[in-house]
Amino acid sequence: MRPDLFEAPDYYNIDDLLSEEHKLVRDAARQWVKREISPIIEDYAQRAQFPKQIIGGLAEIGAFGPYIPAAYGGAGLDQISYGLIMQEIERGDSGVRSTASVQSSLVMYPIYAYGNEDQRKKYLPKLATGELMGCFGLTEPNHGSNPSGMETKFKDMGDHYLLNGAKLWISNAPFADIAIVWAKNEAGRIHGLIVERGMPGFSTPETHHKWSLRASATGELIFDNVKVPKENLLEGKNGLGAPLGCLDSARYGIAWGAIGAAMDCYDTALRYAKERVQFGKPIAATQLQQKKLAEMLTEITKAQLMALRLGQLKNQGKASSAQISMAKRNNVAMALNIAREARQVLGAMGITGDYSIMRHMMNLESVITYEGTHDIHLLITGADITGFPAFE
Ligand code: TGC
Ligand code: FAD
Repeated sequence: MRPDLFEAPDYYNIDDLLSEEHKLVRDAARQWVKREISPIIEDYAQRAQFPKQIIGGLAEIGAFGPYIPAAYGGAGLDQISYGLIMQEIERGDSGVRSTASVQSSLVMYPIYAYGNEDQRKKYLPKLATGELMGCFGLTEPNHGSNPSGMETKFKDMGDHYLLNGAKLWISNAPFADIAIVWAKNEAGRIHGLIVERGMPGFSTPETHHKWSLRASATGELIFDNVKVPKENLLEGKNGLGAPLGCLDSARYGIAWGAIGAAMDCYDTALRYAKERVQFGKPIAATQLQQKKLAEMLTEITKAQLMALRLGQLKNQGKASSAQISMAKRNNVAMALNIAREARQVLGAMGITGDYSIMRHMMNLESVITYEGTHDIHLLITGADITGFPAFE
């Protein structure tokens, strides 16, 4: 991989709308990515390995629980800082951002929002430092877009719960110390349980042969008569709205993260186009390449403004789930389109690991699928504006 020469585009001076704290947090994450992620990530992606040594660094830049209060070990930052951290990490790699998203919004958030004080004190400080890593099990072999049909279930055995079922496509599963598992009780109501590695009957086989998100470890969660202590139930919220509430937070982070991947592809393509000479002039001097680059920057600028406004709404507690869906859908599709266009700007060089574009492009195929597919988010917007849910 070539040296990381990234310069962030800011065509509308969006920096002027950020606070000093936002910029400090963002710049610290940006420098860390340049120093610790860019030099190694292509190699780990090619080998389909998660670089475990980066966990401490992710914790140091505040990527684990950015908006969780400091009293529980979080960084106590606002939602815009959270978004900016995700943007910078995904500028490096979507798989690394996935690790941070899952830890923050799908593991720490449910413990913080739905857990009791004992659970918060037991898990959150260790999750914030990366001493404990977590994963989130909602998707099942037969239930992806429609999690309400889940088959994983638990039974009240008096002094403990007995958990049976399976989850598929779970980020961080192969190395996670704990799993937030969504399962139905005997009445068919969905609840969250904290399942710990080492509980007999609980296994996490790794999913291999992915062409996407190769530097992120993905696996299954298998529960074969797992005895879960009663104190591991998340009592604060139940029903499908509980896991979907966590997804709101993670989808919001992805709306920002995707901008990072898009910025990296645009910046790489711009630099390459200025340097690459064909027919006696830089390809950047041709109208067709300028069209690609100008449209990329226009789309990035629109996405930046959308994410920032959503962040303001989120800070005020006013961002609706449907607004978050729109931003996740728009910004991920924007990034994937830019990755595809940017790859063409680089010609044959675009398919090599010398540049980050092809890795971003392949990663974004997962990002446009997980946390609700592109089509499901369209249906969420459709239901919100018409009042007619068209899922079934
Ligand atoms: P529906 O009847 O619409 O809703 C059921 C209950 O949930 C409430 N609700 C929400 N609550 C909070 N946040 C949201 N975003 C919510 N959306 C809905 C709703 O109000 C209702 O509450 P109540 O009290 O009336 O019961 O449910 P539905 O079964 O019709 O499904 C709706 C649908 C399709 C939108 C939903 O199921 C969905 O979003 N499906 C997509 C599944 C998904 O996103 N899975 C993600 C798995 S995790 C993951 O991918 C992690 S990747 C991590 C990484 O590596 O970064
Ligand atoms: P399906 O639901 O089978 O959908 C297949 C296609 O049908 C899609 O195009 C979809 O849009 C379309 N479709 C479905 N329903 C409708 C409809 N009503 N109308 C029109 N079209 C429809 N899950 C977790 O729980 N935790 C994780 O940590 C996690 N990490 C992941 C990591 C990776 C790398 C990947 C790829 C996935 C991960 N997932 C995780 C799972 C992810 O959330 C699901 O893949 C996603 O929700 C879609 O489910 P599915 O793959 O079963 O597709």
